[in-house]
Amino acid sequence: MSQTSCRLFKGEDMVYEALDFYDVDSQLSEEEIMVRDMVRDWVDAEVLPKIEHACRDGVFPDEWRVALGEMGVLGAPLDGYGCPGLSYVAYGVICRELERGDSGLRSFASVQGSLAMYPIWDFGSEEQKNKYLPKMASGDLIGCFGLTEPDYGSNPGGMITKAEDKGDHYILNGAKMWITNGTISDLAIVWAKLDGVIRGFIVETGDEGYSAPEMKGKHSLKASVTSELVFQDCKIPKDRILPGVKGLKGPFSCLNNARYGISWGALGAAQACFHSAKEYTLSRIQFDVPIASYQLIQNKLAWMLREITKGQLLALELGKKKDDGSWIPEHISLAKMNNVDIALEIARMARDMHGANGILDEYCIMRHMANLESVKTYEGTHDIHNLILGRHITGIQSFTRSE
Ligand code: TGC
Ligand code: FAD
Repeated sequence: MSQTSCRLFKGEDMVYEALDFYDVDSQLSEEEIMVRDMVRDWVDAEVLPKIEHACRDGVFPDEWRVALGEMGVLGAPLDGYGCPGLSYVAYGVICRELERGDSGLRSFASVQGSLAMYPIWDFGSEEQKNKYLPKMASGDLIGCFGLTEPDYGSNPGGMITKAEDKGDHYILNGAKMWITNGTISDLAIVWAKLDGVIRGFIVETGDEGYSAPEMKGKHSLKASVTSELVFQDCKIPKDRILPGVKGLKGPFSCLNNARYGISWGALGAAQACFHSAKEYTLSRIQFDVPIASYQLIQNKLAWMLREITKGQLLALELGKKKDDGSWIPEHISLAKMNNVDIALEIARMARDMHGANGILDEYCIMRHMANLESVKTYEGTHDIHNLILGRHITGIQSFTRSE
């Protein structure tokens, strides 16, 4: 076996069996199962053999963009304008299968669908929808989402990037940071203040005064492109403002969908780590027997199974709520926070159970573990989601401290 292909690669000695203790997937529709199997097979065939090379080289392989477009999974729950029109449950399943491959791959799809296509779909003009959405659904155009700034992460409402109305065009000035897909994007959804009110703008690569340099040196999400977005008297035409929304609820509405996808995606990473831990501990002999025969190891495997099963039930129930419209943002905060948290703990535990082998890139563990550190931070940190729930429970907002 190559030292750089993941051991979950189908056709090698470990064939993936997805943990589904409560048979949660039996509740999926025929279409959702079809989509699951298509993405799962593609991840086995095309992603797992290549992911470690992509991480080493720090690139997102362009052929994955093409394949995601061809499979019709970008912007999964959006309909019309060439979009797939699948259920939110299907979108969750897609995220789960992609993130079993790598969180960076799911990130690419989350940003494209939930953070770049969704705002155009929900808040854009007919012209904007027709111009961008079909090509984004097919993967021909890539989008990114610029909300975070160097000095405003958890508190995006403080952003200083601003837009000025110059009569027949807008001028943008400011900078965004930590932007997934930035350098490889054809367009950016940029949130900036116009007369003090947050508005969304579509900035195209090539617009005067716009650049998107890549940020290097990440120990996490190495196969995902992360960038700064810089606007220096960036001139954009008047018809590139998103007319349908004002204020923070614009970007937060997009985040609802992306956070929802993460709540499923993290389970994919957790399932990959569980699978590897189970296989490894059954085959690794210490003190003359497989280490899986020791109670301490079985306790860890049982904890993983328990938490993944609870997370699966949470994600599916939330998916049904997204589909029938009975969800509130706090439901999503709970699922994002919980499922990323348990996935990260499972990855850390699995790393320990693999002993020294756990640090090798031949096993997927350490890569998932490092990726999940970012996933815990982005789309609202773990603690921000705790505070969102705390506000829901008590009615008291505790993000800011009054003197
Ligand atoms: P707050 O006063 O709570 O709300 C301001 C306005 O927004 C509305 N709103 C929402 N609308 C829709 N969905 C939601 N989830 C909403 N939450 C709030 C709210 O109703 C209000 O509307 P209006 O009309 O009354 O003005 O705002 P705040 O400034 O106090 O916010 C507090 C806090 C901490 C919850 C919020 O700022 C927050 O969530 N911070 C986290 C920031 C974050 O998540 N950034 C993510 C950046 S994008 C990213 O990470 C992509 S990674 C992608 C990848 O690679 O996968
Ligand atoms: P800070 O807000 O500085 O937080 C630092 C710590 O302080 C955290 O532990 C936080 O929980 C805590 N904290 C903050 N405020 C409070 C409070 N009120 N009470 C208690 N604790 C608090 N952003 C985008 O806009 N688009 C993207 O595509 C994107 N992609 C990303 C990709 C990667 C790989 C990463 C790592 C980040 C990405 N982000 C993106 C940015 C991400 O959303 C932010 O990193 C995140 O919102 C946290 O902001 P921050 O890093 O500035 O941390």
